[in-house]
Amino acid sequence: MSNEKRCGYVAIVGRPNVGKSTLLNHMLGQKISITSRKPQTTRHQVIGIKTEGDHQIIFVDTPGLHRGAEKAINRFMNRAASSAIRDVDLVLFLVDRTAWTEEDQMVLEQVQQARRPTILVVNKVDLLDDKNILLPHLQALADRGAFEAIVPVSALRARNIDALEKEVVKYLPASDHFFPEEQITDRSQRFLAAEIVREKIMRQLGEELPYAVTVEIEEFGFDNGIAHISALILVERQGQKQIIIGEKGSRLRSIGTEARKDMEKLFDCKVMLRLWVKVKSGWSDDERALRSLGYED
Ligand code: GDP
Ligand code: K
Ligand code: MG
Repeated sequence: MSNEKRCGYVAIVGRPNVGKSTLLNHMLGQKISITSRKPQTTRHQVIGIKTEGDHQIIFVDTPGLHRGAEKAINRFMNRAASSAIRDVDLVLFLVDRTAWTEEDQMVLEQVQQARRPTILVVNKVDLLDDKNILLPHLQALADRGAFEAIVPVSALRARNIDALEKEVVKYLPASDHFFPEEQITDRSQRFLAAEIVREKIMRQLGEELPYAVTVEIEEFGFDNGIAHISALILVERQGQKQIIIGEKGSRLRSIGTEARKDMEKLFDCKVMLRLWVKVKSGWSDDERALRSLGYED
């Protein structure tokens, strides 16, 4: 048995909605990256740290690469995704169990330019009706690029995640650990709280609205073991504000209840959460405003 310390960075890349954030959360056993059925749920790069014995894996969850780079927010997300893979020790390239798409091809090209060891992860195999098609599908995928390994998984049902982790550990260089053992992310509790509120909005509201929303934490403090959090939900138009508040405040209440439950799980304490909604026009196309909200260049 070797007791040499290992530590390295592993980027999780793939087209929007392929399950990158879900995979990260299941690898960590903690929900630090928000997920939903909608593309563009992940707007910020999030680091998830998993330390087990001698090895420490630093996962980098990326916003998917987007076409439509005309909006400032999409440009930020693309820059974050492509710079994330340049300096890592390993890339996990996620695809879905179904057909190869143009977007997969676009991500593959980015991955190939980065010239890092790459494992192809075929996600959502739980959705395969006919398991017999998996093997030929994996063989066809193998011909598309030079992959160190191809691992089928279900991120959602946590299937084959252990096998993937074993494969990942092989690519960690010998190194001291960069983070303390108990640390699971580089993000503050404030940031995670804002993201949790945004997740509930993404999940509860219709198709268009969530993209016009951002969340700012105005107050975050502990008093007698209780977290007091107050969050401001910023929207672009008055009509959007009304949709979020809902009939007699019902929508906002339900967003608040779900967000509070997740926060209590993550922070491991009782949470008092207050939500406000405010109209702030044009933020999603104003780079300076984005920076002030924590979007990095
Ligand atoms: P991302 O945009 O790549 O980060 O994707 P998310 O992690 O946000 O997941 C997108 C959607 O796919 C969510 O509704 C997830 O619940 C779902 N999903 C992720 N992994 C799986 C999986 O293994 N099986 C199934 N059935 N759904 C999954
Ligand atoms: K998503
Ligand atoms: Mg994501």
